Amino acid sequence: RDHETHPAVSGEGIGARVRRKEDARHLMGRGRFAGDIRMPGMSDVAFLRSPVAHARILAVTKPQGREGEVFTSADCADVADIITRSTIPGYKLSAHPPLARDKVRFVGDIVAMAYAPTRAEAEDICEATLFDYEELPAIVDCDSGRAPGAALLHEAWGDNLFLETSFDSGGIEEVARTAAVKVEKRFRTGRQCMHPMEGKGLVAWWDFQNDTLVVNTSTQVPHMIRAGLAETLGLPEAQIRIAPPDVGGGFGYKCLLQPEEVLVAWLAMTFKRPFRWIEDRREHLTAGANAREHEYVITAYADERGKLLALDAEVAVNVGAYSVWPFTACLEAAQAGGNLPGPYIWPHYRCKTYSVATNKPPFAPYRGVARPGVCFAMELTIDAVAAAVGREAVDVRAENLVPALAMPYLNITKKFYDSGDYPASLATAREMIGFDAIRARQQAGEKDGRRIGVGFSTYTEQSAHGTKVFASWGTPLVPGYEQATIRLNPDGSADVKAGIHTIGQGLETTLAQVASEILTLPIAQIRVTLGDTATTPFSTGAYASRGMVMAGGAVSKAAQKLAEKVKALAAHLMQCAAEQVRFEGGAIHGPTGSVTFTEIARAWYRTPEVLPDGVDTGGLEVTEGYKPDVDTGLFSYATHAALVAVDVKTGATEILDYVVVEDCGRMVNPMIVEGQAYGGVAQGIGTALFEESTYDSEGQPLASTLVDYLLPGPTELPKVRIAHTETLSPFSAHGIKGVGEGGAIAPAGAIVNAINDALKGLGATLCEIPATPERVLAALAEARRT
Ligand code: MCN
Ligand code: SMO
Repeated sequence: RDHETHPAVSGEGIGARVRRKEDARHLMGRGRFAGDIRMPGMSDVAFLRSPVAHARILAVTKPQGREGEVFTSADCADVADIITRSTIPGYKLSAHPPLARDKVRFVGDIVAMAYAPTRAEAEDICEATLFDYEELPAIVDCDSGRAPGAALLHEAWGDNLFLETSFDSGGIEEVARTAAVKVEKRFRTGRQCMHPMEGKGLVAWWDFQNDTLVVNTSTQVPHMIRAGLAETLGLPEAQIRIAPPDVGGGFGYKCLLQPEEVLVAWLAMTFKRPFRWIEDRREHLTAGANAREHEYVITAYADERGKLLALDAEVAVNVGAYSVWPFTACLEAAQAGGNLPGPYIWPHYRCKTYSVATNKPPFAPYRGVARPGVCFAMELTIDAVAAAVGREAVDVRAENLVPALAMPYLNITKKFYDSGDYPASLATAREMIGFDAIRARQQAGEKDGRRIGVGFSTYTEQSAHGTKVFASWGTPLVPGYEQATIRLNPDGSADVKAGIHTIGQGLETTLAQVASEILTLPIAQIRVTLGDTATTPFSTGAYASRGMVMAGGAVSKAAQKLAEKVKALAAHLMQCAAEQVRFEGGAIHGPTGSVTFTEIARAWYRTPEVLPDGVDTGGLEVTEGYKPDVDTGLFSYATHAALVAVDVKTGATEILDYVVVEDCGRMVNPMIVEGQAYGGVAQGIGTALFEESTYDSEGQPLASTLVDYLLPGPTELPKVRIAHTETLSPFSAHGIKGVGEGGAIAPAGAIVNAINDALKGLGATLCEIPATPERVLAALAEARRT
């Protein structure tokens, strides 16, 4: 069933299930990550970080004799604060000095920086540096942050809100008066860290030959980091080269300018020699950017059959102390408010959002950005409406999804659902998980006494958001198009260069596949180099599930232009008309014969005397840019279904079966798309059951090791069964839509709905994730009390 929907594909172009080009080096340990780079004279950097969540800085005293190796904010007065401006009305600016100046605002905020020949020595210098402070009351949750008279993080603001937004389609009061069913719910999602396999890290050095600062940073967004460093270091952008090494996962964590990145680059700029910082796990757990801590208050109205009538919501997001560059602290709440209605038809919608500043690390986008929380809240709301009307949630869900016939569909928050059949994905998931058999099995009961339950979760994944979307979020760099260069080399192979980066998601392979689709060259003869700002055309980077659509579109356009040039030369060599030339099997065919790409290249580079006088001297190299035909992005979608067993004695949940039915338009490489789904689901299961970055009432992080912060491993992860459909988008090159985040969006909804289904007869419902054994037992105890 997995593969039956693919058309047969010959060759290695779009749709081919080929192995990844990058895997050979990674599997043999030959990747080159930031931590692998060695340079003569390189120093390692360590940071002294605040041990308290909120304090006024009284003094930072350097160890005697080591003064030259330690830096405080006073030493790098030429480093500008990280200030992320936004055009959104009412948004409040936070200035984050990379080295804290007057105050520290979270545990982990950087107080001093030291360098030494080894990391251990640099850490010793930090340890010998004294930090005197006067502790201030810490704000750790949204309620206390919003309470009147609360301590202020940023005194000048007058409150602790980065931003408040409200949306109202109108008509809610009318519905509230007449609706047969009213469901009121509160939901909460845990705070998370992102844990790419490779943490953040960078090496920065001065290139005297080009008089340029070179930064080998593990990033998703090299060209954006160049802009951010130019802003904070005061160097012209042209004097900064970002040359990212291999990146061992990003997931959003590596799409922002980090204070450490600014400071290490500053050292290289100032001392004109190499410096390195490699984040360790503890730094990631306690000081790195976070995601996902949402609180929802939801009132949903429906008719007596569960037809949705109106949604009234409030979302508060605990976004930490500062806005990150370039996405601000408000992206999460903006996305939450905009995406909450999900794949459903809601005739009326009202939503208020609050981005609450707290004494915790700043917020960054993390795979799915707000939508894992939104989907959890919405999918539990759908199940609650179904319970209120006494029907199966899967039926109520099916009847409220945007139907295929309504496509394209402009939803209540003006999201343009470009194509797809959402109810069909639900129907397939229902069949694959064996819904009817599960109901029968529940009747029979389990031999081991556990209770089983089934849950569904359907979502849309906005991918490749366009210019207007980013402009509406007010970000300082507005992503619009994406560019790529393709060149036919003298040996007849091709080079593809794009400014986007490969971070594990496979673009090195799939961009070659797109070029191969046009030129028919095997992908082994298409070298893809990405990310280096000195050698690639501009790109804002790999995030928001935009890589395949945007960079793929650019490579496709560039390859088509190159194909025209090659055809003109081939027509001359074969003495036929250009229209008679076609590509097949890596060669170029005319009516009476064929030539190879190598012959074309030889003619151009070595024997130009054989070419006609009027030959196009532009060469065998093309740069093209691309943006899709809709500005709101392309909407992929999927339904996830989970079968779980809950042990009511221990509160432990086991996932017995897990199904994904996804549609991301044309798949460039189905094997990579499946990898994206597996990986996303693994992270989503972490969100649903395990991962939480907990804090005490003073803002001390309690999950500072991987013993406290539980990442799911192989024993916790089920075998995921995946089915694809391919509804081509009418609005993108080759009908491609993005897929990078989707897998992570749905699991919490499906799994917690399944847990609640299992607990149904006991009157317990869970409304909070992660659904740890403690929370399951607490819900059961609560049910017994009431
Ligand atoms: N793809 C495909 N056919 C499609 C769509 C995508 O073959 N129709 C493949 C492409 O190789 C593409 C990948 O799937 O690169 C992911 O698709 P896309 O949605 O275009 O996402 P991006 O390339 O922009 O990558 C970023 C995205 C995001 S936003 C996060 S978060 C995330 C994700 O990808 N981070 C990842 N997947 C990740 N996977 C890995 N291994 N590591 C990360 O850090
Ligand atoms: S969180 Mo993905 O990098 O948009």
